[in-house]
Amino acid sequence: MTNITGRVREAFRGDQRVDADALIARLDAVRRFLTAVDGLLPDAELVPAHTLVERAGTRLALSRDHTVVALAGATGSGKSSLFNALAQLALSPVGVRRPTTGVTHACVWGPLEGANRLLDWIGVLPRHRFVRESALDADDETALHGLILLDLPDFDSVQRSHRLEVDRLLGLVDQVVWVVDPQKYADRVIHDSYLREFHRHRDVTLVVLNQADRLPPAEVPRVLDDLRRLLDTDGLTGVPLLSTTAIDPAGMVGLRGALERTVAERQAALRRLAGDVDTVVAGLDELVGSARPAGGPDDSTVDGLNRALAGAAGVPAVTEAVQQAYRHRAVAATGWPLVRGWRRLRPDPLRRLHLPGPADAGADAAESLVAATSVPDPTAAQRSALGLAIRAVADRAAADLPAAWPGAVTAAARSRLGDLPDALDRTIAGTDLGLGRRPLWWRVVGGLQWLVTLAAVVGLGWLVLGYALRALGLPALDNPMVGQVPLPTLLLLGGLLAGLLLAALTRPVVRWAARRARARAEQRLTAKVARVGEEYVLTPVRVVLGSYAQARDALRDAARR
Ligand SMILES: Nc1nc2c(ncn2[C@@H]2O[C@H](COP(=O)(O)OP(=O)(O)OP(=O)(O)O)[C@@H](O)[C@H]2O)c(=O)[nH]1
Ligand SMILES: [Mg+2]
Repeated sequence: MTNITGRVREAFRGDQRVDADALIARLDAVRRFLTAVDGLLPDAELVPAHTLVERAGTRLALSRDHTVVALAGATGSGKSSLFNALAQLALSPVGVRRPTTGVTHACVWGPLEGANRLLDWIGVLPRHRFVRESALDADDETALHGLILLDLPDFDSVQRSHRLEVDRLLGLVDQVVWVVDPQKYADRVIHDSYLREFHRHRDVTLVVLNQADRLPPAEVPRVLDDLRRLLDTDGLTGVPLLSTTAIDPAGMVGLRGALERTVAERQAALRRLAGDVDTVVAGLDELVGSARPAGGPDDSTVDGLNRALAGAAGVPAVTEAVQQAYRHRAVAATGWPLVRGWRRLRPDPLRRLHLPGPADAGADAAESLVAATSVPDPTAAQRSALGLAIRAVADRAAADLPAAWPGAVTAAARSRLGDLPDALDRTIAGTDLGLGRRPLWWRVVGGLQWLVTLAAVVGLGWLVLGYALRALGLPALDNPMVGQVPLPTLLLLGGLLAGLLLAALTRPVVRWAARRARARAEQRLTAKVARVGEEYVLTPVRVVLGSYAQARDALRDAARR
C-alpha cells in the first residue's frame, strides 16, 4: 500500500508560503474524511483529526495578526532568561532552584486587547500576561508588533503538571523556539520525546543553543555542528539553528532578528496548521489504501447470496407447491366431470402455505403484501448457509480495503439481518406466482369433457327409457343404428371412452405445464428475493464502500500541499 502522505514533500520548506485558502481547503478535506468515516472506524483513531479540525477552526478565527511563539526546553536552559532579555524586562522569574517556571508567562508586543482572546484560548492566566509597549522604545519594538512570546515550564520536569502544560501548549502555539544549553543539548529526552515528534513542524521550528558564553568561543561552532547532526537525525534537517547568550544583548541579535522575520511574514500560524494537517494525514494514512475499491461484491458472490436467501425464504417449498397446485387445479378443470367434484374436496397445496389459492387467485396485491405465509421456517442448515453467504459478500466487498474497514463492511452486511425473515416472507406473500389466470386450454378440454359426458348421459337415458317402455309393454323406441351399433349404446360407450381417453391424453400435458408453472414461479420469486438481498444486504455494504471511497478521496485532498 503506497503512502498517500508520501506525496507531501518531506523536505524543509523554509520560506515557502502557505496559502490560507489552500489550508482551509485541506482542513475541509479532513472534515469530509471525518464525516465519511463517522460510525465506521474506531473513534480512538480519529481523535487527532477531530482535535485538529476544532483547533484549527478556532485558531484561524481568533487572530491572524498575532504570532504565538513558545520558548520550550529543559529546565535551566535559559528560557526565562531569553524571555526577559527579549522583553528587556524582568517579567518571568529566573532562578537557581530548578525548575523555576511553573506557569506559562506571556509577553505581548503591541496592544494586549487583540491578543487577549487568543491568550484566553491558549490558557495563559491574565496575571501572567504582560505588554511590551513602552513609550520610550516603542519605535524599536515595532518590528515585533504582533508577537506573543510564551515562556513555558520545563518539559523534562520532575513536576508532571509542567510536562502536561508544555504538551498542551505545544499543540496550540504557532512557532516553537527550542532552547538547549551546552550541557544538555544532546539529552535523549529532548530529541526522542520532543524534537523528533515535531519533525512535521520543521517550518515553524527554531533551535537555539543558549548560554553560548559558557563555551570557549572556538568550541561554539563544533557544538553547533554536533547539534545540527542530531537535528538531522531527528528529521529536522534545515531548521534554523542559532547560538544565543541571554545575559548579553549582543548575544540576542540573531534570535531577535529571526523573530522579527517570523512576525513580519505572518505565516507561522498557517505553517503550523499545515504541519498539523500533515501529521494528522500521516496518522490516518493506513486507514485508506491506494487502489480504488470495487463498487461491490462480484456477480458469483451475489448469486450465492441470492441462492441462500431463496433457500431461507422457502422458495423451493413454494415452487414445489406451485407445481402441485397447478396439477391440482388443472386436473380439477380438465378431468372427467364425474370425479372432478371429488378432486375439489382435497385442499389446494398453495392454500396450505397460506399463499393465494383458487378462491383468491388474483387477489389484491396490497392485501397479500401484509399477509404472513406459512412457508416453513428456514432450517438450521439454511440459516447457516445464509450467514456464510452474507459473510462471503462482506469478505469479497472488503477484499481490497485496508485492515480498519472489513469490520465495518461485515457489520453493514449483517446490519439488517434481523429484518430479513419478515422481509422475505412479505416478498413471498406478495409475489404473483402466475396461477391467477385459468388457461384457455383448460376451458376447452373441460368443455369437451362435459360434451362427451353429456353424450354418455343422453345415451344412458335413451337406453333406460327403451328398457322401461319394453318392460311396461309399450311400443319400443326406434333405435337408429350406426353401422352395427345402436346409437344410444354408441353415445353411452363412446362418451365414456372419449372422456377417459381425453383425461389420459391430458395428463402428460398437465405435468409438463405444471413444471413450466413451477419454473415461472421460481424465476419470479428469485427475482423478488434478489431485490430483498439488494436492499437488506448489498445496499448497506455499498454505502460503506461509498464512504470508504469518499474518505480516501478526502484524505488525498488533505494530503495535497
Ligand atoms: N551564563 C549564562 N547564564 C544563563 C544564560 N541563560 C540563562 N542563564 C542562567 O541559567 C539559569 C537558568 O535560567 P532560567 O532562565 O531560569 O532557565 P529556565 O529554562 O527558565 O528554567 P526553568 O524555568 O526551570 O525551566 C539562571 O541562573 C540564568 O541566569 C546565558 O545565556 N548565559
Ligand atoms: Mg523558566
